[in-house]
Formats: sequence, structure tokens, C-alpha cells
Amino acid sequence: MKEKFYLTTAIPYCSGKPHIGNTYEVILTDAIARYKRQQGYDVFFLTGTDEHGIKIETKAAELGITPKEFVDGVNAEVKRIWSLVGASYDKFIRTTDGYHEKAVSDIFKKLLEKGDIYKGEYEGWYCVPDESFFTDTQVVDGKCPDCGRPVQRAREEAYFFKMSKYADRLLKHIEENPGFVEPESRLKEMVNNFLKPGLQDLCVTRSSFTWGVPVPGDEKHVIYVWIDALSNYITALGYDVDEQGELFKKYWPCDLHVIGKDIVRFHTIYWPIMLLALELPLPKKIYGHGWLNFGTDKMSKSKGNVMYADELAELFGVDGVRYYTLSAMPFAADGSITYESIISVYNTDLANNLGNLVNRTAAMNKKYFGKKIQQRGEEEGPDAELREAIEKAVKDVRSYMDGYRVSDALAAIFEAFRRANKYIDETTPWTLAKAEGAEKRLGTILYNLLETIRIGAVLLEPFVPETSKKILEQLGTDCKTTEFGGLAANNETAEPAVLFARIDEKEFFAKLSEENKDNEKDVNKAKEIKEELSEKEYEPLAEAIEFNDFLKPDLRVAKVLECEVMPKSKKLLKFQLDLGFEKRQVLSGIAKFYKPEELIGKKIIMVANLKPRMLAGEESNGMILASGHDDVHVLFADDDAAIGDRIC
Ligand code: ME8
Repeated sequence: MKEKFYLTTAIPYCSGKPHIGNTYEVILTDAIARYKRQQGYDVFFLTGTDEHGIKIETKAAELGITPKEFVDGVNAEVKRIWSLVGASYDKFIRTTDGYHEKAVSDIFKKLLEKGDIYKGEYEGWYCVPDESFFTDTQVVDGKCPDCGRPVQRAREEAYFFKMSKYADRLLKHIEENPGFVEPESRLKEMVNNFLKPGLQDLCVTRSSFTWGVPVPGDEKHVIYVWIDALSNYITALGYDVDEQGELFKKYWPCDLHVIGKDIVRFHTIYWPIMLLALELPLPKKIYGHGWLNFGTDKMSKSKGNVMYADELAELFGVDGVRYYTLSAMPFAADGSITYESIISVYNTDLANNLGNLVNRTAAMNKKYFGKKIQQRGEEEGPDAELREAIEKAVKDVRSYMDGYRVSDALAAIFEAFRRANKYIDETTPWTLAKAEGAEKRLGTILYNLLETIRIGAVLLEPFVPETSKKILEQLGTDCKTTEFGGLAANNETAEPAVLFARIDEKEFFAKLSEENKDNEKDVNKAKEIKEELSEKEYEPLAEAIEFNDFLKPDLRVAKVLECEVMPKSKKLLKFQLDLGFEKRQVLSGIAKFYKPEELIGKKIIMVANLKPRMLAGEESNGMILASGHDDVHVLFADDDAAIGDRIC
């Protein structure tokens, strides 16, 4: 019987069209699913959409439609994009599916009956416009740490999950199961920042909106969207508290949850604790991939730098998009996407290295042998090296993919293609074609090339399935073995065709800007931005000051040496700054907007003569300058600015 392999993506919020970052995740998971199928596993690949929550309720109200109408529209868009990029999922779950909502309600009831969830009161500082509660240590001078507006003391009835009850068991599980979370660096952050300092009980209901699964028997509360969303991984398999379903029995525990780095905490702490409370086995592995940024910037609608898979596929083809995203994302770090970088990778790897190789080889086989595949003769010259290069790729792909190192696996295949191109230059088939009595040797050379390409195409299937299929069609074979020598002689290769036409960067941008000129969408977008701007409420300008008053704050250039999230406050980042003449510790309430790794090494501007103050139990000695309330941007100094220099 085949060994099972169950893998999942995170389920994206159904709040708008998924961008290339969200889509990368489904492409990545798809590549792993296809690879596992190729390896003979019985794969179950789950994806879906996260359809409840206040954001969706608000967006629907703004459009004057029901939340269900809203999510139906977005869900159709997600499915369209998933199928466009070739996601070979076995099931698509929506958190508004009836069976899921029932199971979530039952799970909540069971945990309530067990005493793991209890009704209590949430007391804290409430920010009315943000609808958020904050603790004493989180508020900054009586103001909301997010938006800076005054907060008020408030109490609210709510349900809590006794997280601390399971913390030790989870820690033990993590210690006994190395590789539970990959990459390891993300696990360390969870253990040191959240598990070890002690878990607080988690508030698992909301009463400020209604678009969610109601708490059974107390319907003015809805179940927290994360409890609802995380449960999808078991409800999709037919799990409910008093029935397990065939799929659940067969596929649970999950072999791999593929998620982004921002939601590692939910998957490595809350989710396993929910499962421990339900007395269910824990998933085997959680892989937190990095983020795809636009250049070095986070993609965001407000910055206007969001890219979408369908638009990119129009320009570069589906496999162009799959190849770029899979190869551009390193295992443990963020990746970057720009038009320039896609064009460069597309031309170098797909058009030149791979496309040219296939085209040249098929053309030579046509020219010299009327397309007929020749017998392979004795190995000589660089033949063995070429064979070993593709055999190495077969081995490397296996070991990289077993550790989900997808970009490394792709690089290993392309390394073999590079070797094959070199082989053509070394063996110069065109000279042999003119030489007397060299036909057999020429036939062997072409066989070796065709066979290297064939195995390469088989290896490529999980990553760029359409291209893999086209190459095998060009070679006139459906042989899928990765053993060298599988290609049958005497068959015919097909008519040579161009797999990836080179893109001229200048022409590309000229065409793009031409299209954008009369692109209605862009006109509408511009209108939207204009409307947004005219609706924006600007903070009134402060009173005029004398020049001497301006000189009072001592503003300096400082470099970020270290930066980490404060364990006691999710809002604060703790910085160690180099001011040139001294080092400073500064706390700043910007954790929602930046990840520490985005700031380390950067030069910032700080108020250096602010009196020290205590925040969340630590001293903050200065202030980092940033703009905005809802969308905060740190003011960075130019790379060449000297550390310690004064700003005036
Ligand atoms: O977090 N690059 O949904 P989501 C790569 N509903 N991945 C990215 C990315 C980027 N630029 N931006 C987002 C949610 N992602 C929850 C999940 S699971 C039970 C509930 C990833 O729409 C992100 O990290 O915000 C996450 O894994 C996925 O896209 C969906 O994000």
C-alpha cells in the first residue's frame, strides 16, 4: 500500500484578490505535492479560504452586500487563480461551509465542557476606533500603541482558552521532535519569545461583530477567527468531535503545513495546543516560508506595488511565474520580485539555459538524423561527465525535496542543463556532421543530450508541469524513469519549437507602459487613490515655533545593531542602536508594521535627548522617527549618512 502524505496551505483571508505572495504559497505546496506523488505517495493536498471576521464584515457593509455575497465573489477569484497556476489540490475548504461551521461549534463546545475554555471578563484599555483592547504595559502614555489616540478603561465578557495548561507538553513535544518547525530559526523565536516566558490564556471569542461561528448557547459572541480557521485542517477531512470520517482516519496527522513566516506562532503554539486539548496527534511538520517582497518593500495596496499571478502569467506564462517564484525564494529567508528580476531569470534560465538547449538539440537531431533517435554508443570524452551531472541532479533533487528546499532542487536541475550546454560546445556536433565516418559518434552525442534533457524534464514536472510535458512531447517520449538510458532509440523527436522566447527588456517596458496608458483598470485605480486622498483626514498643523525650539530635540543618525520583538508586548520592538559615540536601547511600538530582520543593519533617525522611560518593564532611551498612524513608515537615513551626525 502507498504511504500517505497529507499537506496543506494556509487558507488566505477572503478579503480581496490574492496577490503573488499568497499565490507563491500555493505554488510551493503544489510543487511539493506533485513531487510526493511522483515519489509514489498517496497525497492529499488541501487548500481553501478563511471567510469570517470583522474585516470581511466591514468590506461587505461598505459595498452594501452581505458578507456571504462578498466572500462568494472573492472565493471564486481565489479558485480561478489557484487553477490558473496549476494547483493540483485534492480539496478546497471554505470556512463558511456548513460542515466546517458545525464542527467548529462542536469543538468549542467540547473544550468548554472539558474546562479548557472558560467564560471570563476581559478588562483593559480599549481603543474605540481600533476596537482593540490593550494591557497596562502596552498603552503608551495613556494612548493606543497602534494609532496614538486616547484609550479608555473597559470590560468585556469573553471566553478564554487555558493555553498555559498545555505549554509544558508542547515544549516537551518540540524538544523531542527536532524538525517539528522549519526553518529552525523560526522555532527558536517561538520557544524563546512565547513559550518559555509563559503563555497567557487566549481570548477566543469576539462580540464586536457577528460574521463568524456563534458560540454555542451564547450567540452574542462569535468564535475567534483563528480557532475557526485552524480547525479547517481537520474538518476538511471529515473530523467532528464525535465522528472522525474516513479521510481523517487515513490522513491525520498532517505531514506538512506550509505557511508564511507571519503566522508561525498560530501554527506552532495555538494549533498544537488545540489538538492536545482535543486529544489528537500533532502535525509532523510546519514549514514557515519567507515572504516575497516587491524589491525590498513589503507588498501593499497602499504602496501600489502589489503583483498578481494572473497579470504576471499573461506576461511570462504560467511556468514563467512558477519557475520565478519557486527559484527566487530561498529556504529560510525572504525573496524579491520585480519585473527586471523576472525578465533576467526568465532570459537566463528558461530562454537560454533550458529553452535553447532543447531547441538546439531537437534541431540538430532533425538536421542530422531526420529526427530519428540514434543508438547510444560507447562513452568517450565528456560523455561520462554529462551522465554523472544529470545523475547527480536526480540525487540532489531527492535530498533537497525531502527537506523542502525547493529553490535548491531547481538549481540542481539547471546545473545539469548548464553542463549539457557546455557538452555541446565541447563536442561540436556541427564539425562531426561534416567529418567522414563520425556518424555513430554524432548519434551518441545527440542521444546523450536528448537523454539528459528527458531526465531533466521528468525532474522538472513538479515545478513547471506544462514545460515538462512540452519537452517530453518534443522528444517524442513518455518515458518517466530517471535512470540514464531509458530513452528508446529509433523513435522520432518532434518538430523543434521555441519553449521560451527571449524577452527584450526595453521593448517589454515600452509595451507595458503603452498598455498601462489606456488601461481602464489603472484609470479607476488612480480615481480610487484620488478619492481616498480627498477623504483622508489630515492631522491639523501644529502651532508655529521659533527656530531655537526646533533645535531642542537632538535628532541623530543611528544604526540598528539588534532588533527583536519584546516577549511581554506584541506591539513593541526592542532596538540596540549604535549612535557612534555610544550604544542605546530604544523601544518602539512598531512591531505590527516591521519584522526585526527588515530593520537590522538599517540607518534610522532618532530623538537622542529624550529622557529615558520604562515601557513593558524595560528602559527606552530615545525615540525612532516614523510617519503615519495606521500605516507606519520608519524614516531611514541615506546609506552614506554618518552614524552619530545631527539632523538639522
Ligand atoms: O494569514 N509572500 O491569511 P493571509 C509570501 N487567513 N507569502 C505571503 C505573503 C508574501 N508577500 N503575504 C502573505 C492568513 N503570505 C490566515 C491564515 S491558516 C489557518 C489562516 C502568506 O491571507 C501568509 O504568510 O493573510 C499566509 O501563509 C498566506 O499567505 C495567507 O495569508
